[in-house]
Amino acid sequence: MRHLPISSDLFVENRAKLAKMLPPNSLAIVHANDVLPTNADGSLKICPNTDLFYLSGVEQEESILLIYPDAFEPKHREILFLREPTELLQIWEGQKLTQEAATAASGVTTVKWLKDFPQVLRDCMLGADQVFLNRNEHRRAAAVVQTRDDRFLLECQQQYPLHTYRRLAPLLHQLRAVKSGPEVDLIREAVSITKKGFERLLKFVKPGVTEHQVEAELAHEFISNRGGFAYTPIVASGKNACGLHYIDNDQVCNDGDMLLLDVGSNYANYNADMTRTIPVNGKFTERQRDVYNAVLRTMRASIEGAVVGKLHRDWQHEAQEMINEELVGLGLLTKEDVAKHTRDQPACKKYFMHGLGHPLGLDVHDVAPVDAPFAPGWVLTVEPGIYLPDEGFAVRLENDILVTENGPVDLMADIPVEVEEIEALMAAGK
Ligand SMILES: [Mn+2]
Repeated sequence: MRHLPISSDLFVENRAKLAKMLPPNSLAIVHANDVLPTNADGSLKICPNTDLFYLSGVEQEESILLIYPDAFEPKHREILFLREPTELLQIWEGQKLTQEAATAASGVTTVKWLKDFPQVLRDCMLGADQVFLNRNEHRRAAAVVQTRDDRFLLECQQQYPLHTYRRLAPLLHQLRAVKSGPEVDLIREAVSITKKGFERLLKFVKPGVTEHQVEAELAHEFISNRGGFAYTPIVASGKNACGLHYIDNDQVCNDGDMLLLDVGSNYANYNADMTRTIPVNGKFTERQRDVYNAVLRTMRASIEGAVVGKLHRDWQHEAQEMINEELVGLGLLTKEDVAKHTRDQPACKKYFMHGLGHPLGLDVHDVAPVDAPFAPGWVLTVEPGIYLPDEGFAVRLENDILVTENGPVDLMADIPVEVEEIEALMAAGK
């Protein structure tokens, strides 16, 4: 692990919160993610299962967490099952978690090897009334590949057909949407690494650099600081920025163009998600500045609007109405266009066609209860944009915020965003 150790208190508390939500005499089981194959004998580096991490701090492949709060045997109330670190495994794959290390990381006192899982599962299943199993229930998940959780669910139902099976995901979505203090601190660390990356770019970007060189600068800064890309970075100069998911990052940044950077670092599996748009030559044209400030005003007002109790769809609609007005000011829409605006047919749709933001946490598009209003402890991104392919540029700005009882807290308040700041920092870097 590149990140510094995290106190096991976080995971102890997370399990206690889940235990409180489970009905009497219930069992919950969560599996690690698969190590995904590539070509030939290749495989990707494991992407830790975020639910397993949330409940245990364990990032190691093949691990299983079993939670049975009402177990008769106290040692069966929380159990971690891990790969046994044999000598052969150590030689080929390096250090694996020992039982002691797993207990220190997770706070789970009963740690067993995977070979013990079938028997312990049988003991627990025969005592439990209902079983909560996990699935990826993210609204936009493309579930084309079976996960370990999916395969286990089928095996378990086949072996124990008379149990009552229930969905664990809605409980975890409810819990994970609300970030605790230590979680917000980890997100703040991811934000701070992202800030360092952006400040490095303000010194680096000039006409003639390529998008992939910009990406390489970020990789250096993120990885040196114990982070890494939270998602494939979008480094899009000129009209490339009008392709929302442009990730080729293979073009030259030209004099006079804007450069859109949708980049974020992760830290300890928690993510930052930032977008900035800067002039390649360090100086905004008047038109670029006008569009930029329209987006900046909308971002600031939308941050203020992210209050407890707000529904996402209303928050989105308020931003669309602001962008409508800005587009009139920019000469892109007429007052007649705006008069025809409806929720289903937003007037701004041609220039601002995507969502205003999303929950952020252990996943970049984090889980949250379906259609629930914003609540204290939610972390959200706020990312309005205006896309002008005919003029060869786009502006999107994105900050990460924390929803609190006392109003929104901008976690990226100290990352440069004003036109004058950006110009001054870019000039200072020359
Ligand atoms: Mn985002």
